[in-house]
Amino acid sequence: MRTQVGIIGAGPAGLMLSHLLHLAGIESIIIENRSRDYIEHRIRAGLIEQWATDMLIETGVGERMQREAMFHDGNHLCFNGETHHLNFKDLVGKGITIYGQQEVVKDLVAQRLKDGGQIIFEVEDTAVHDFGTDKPSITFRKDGKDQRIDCDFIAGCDGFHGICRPSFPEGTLTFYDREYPFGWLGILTDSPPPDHELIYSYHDRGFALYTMRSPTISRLYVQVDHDEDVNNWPDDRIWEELHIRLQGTRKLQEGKILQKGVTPMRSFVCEPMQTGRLFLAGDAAHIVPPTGAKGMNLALADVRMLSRALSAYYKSHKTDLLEGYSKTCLERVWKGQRFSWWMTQIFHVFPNEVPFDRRRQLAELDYIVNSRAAATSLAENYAGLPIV
Ligand code: RFL
Ligand code: PHB
Repeated sequence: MRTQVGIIGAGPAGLMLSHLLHLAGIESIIIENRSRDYIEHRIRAGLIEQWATDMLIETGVGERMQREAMFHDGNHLCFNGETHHLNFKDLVGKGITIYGQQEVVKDLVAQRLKDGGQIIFEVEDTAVHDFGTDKPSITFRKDGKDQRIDCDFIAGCDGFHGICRPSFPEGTLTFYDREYPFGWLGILTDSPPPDHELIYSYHDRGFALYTMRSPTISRLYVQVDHDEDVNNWPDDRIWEELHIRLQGTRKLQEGKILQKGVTPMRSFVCEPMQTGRLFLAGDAAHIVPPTGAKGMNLALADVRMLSRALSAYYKSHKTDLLEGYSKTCLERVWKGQRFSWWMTQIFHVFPNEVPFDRRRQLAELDYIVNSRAAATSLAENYAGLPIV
């Protein structure tokens, strides 16, 4: 096979890149090691920044989102037995969108297929070759047959556990890594959320987040130990913690738990995000703890940049945007890392903390809800920094 851009991974990054390239008249092929059904039902992110919401709409893949998503002006911070509302629309003129990542994935897959795009699912043994030359290629196996895609560029959109980052030449990458001593237990439940907007709760027993997928489906998270075994959390124990951590500020309706899972928390960046004609985007290059809701949004920002750089190359043989890709992306990535780390350290209970830390966290929360300057800073980052 031959294409202009070979894309590895059909997550939000790979699919959006392929869609944006198509709009710019550039061909691509996506290969994905999971099935279509699997990627369309994998439950992950839910919060989309304002600019990313606009991009989905402006590029013609936002129609179902406009009908089914929930559009929020702000969120709530809960501590000391009270909730405080932050109105992002009022503070920074932007809001956020609640729409499941798997719904974004479904909409993008449908649009790529409608536009004649090629997505090859359930591939095995993916490998990337010759990206130090102008004739890179990708090899993989599909239905027991060895295949090769010759291309001009390779986009490594294959997530944190993908093969593209480990394929960089030895010694060319620097890693910045931080693991957190806790994780999130997340449930999806058939019950209405306690509020129509999100509640981030600070409690002595640990953080909790009350988010949703619709007016009747809640997505609820509690801070648990790092590598916690989900079997230690029967349904009753989860509901009990969720009630306690909501601090009596809202009524929490229980419902059938539809899905349950533990997510470890980590911050990670690799630099640079490119070598020769191989470019990393999204979780393949960086991950954040979910407290700031930045992961998918950063992935979308990377591919927006990469599609612009590739368009400039194909339209006018300009290579400056391609050469500057990593540097440009990393400026946003590091701000996303900072915000995600900051949100994480304010809201969670750390194993080695001293009473000083709890007082400091409460002072920080009190400052945010009582200072327009502090609230504006949170709102500006949470609803999404301006895109370049
Ligand atoms: P993905 O989504 O992991 O997609 C990578 C794809 O590559 C495939 N793949 C391969 N394909 C072929 N050959 C190989 N060798 C391959 N190796 C891997 C994989 O099967 C997969 O389909 O990465 P991408 O596209 O960069 O997207 C990143 C996002 O998925 C991630 O950042 C977010 O889910 C993070 N995240 C959140 N982000 C937000 O912006 N807002 C949120 O509200 C938010 N909440 C969350 C989150 C992540 C969470 N978990 C489960 C980690 C909440 C949670 C609980
Ligand atoms: C979600 O809706 O799943 C979600 C929202 C905000 C976060 C993390 C996850 O910070």
